[in-house]
Amino acid sequence: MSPIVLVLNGPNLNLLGTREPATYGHETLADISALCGRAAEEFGLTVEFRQTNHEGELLDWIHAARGRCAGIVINPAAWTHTSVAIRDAVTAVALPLWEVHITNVHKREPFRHHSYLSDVAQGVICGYGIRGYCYALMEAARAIGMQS
Ligand code: CA2
Repeated sequence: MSPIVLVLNGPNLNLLGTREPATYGHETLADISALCGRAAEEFGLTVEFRQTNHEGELLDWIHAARGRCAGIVINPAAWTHTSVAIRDAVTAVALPLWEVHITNVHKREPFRHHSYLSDVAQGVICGYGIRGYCYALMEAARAIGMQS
């Protein structure tokens, strides 16, 4: 089987496409999942795509990825700006991580400018809408050795 990349999504991202389209666009989380599925096929990866509104559940998924997954792509949503626990979890499992944001967080409120994950991530992609997930998967494939 091709290497597994876990694609994780944090709180409220299940609302995509139903509220605030001026900020987050019209695409739904199901659209992002489908996009990631197509990107995974193209890049020779297996993607496991998940979303939760419960921080502990996200932590459990990160812990369980150790030794099973080749990397993690994450849009931590609001937890980006608040969670030392998620940072500690990704550091503990020692898996390569790519951080994605749909919006350009640096053009938004100052409290969105700091991320607890960016300095432990391989890379950060923000401001490219849902295409950011594809870009992150392409980089993950390259790092894992599935793409030149
Ligand atoms: O730009 C991103 O992807 C964010 O991670 C989205 C988070 C926000 O807290 C980050 O600062 C940037 C918010 C996700 C909430 O998504 C919603 C979708 C539709 C309606 C309301 C919220």
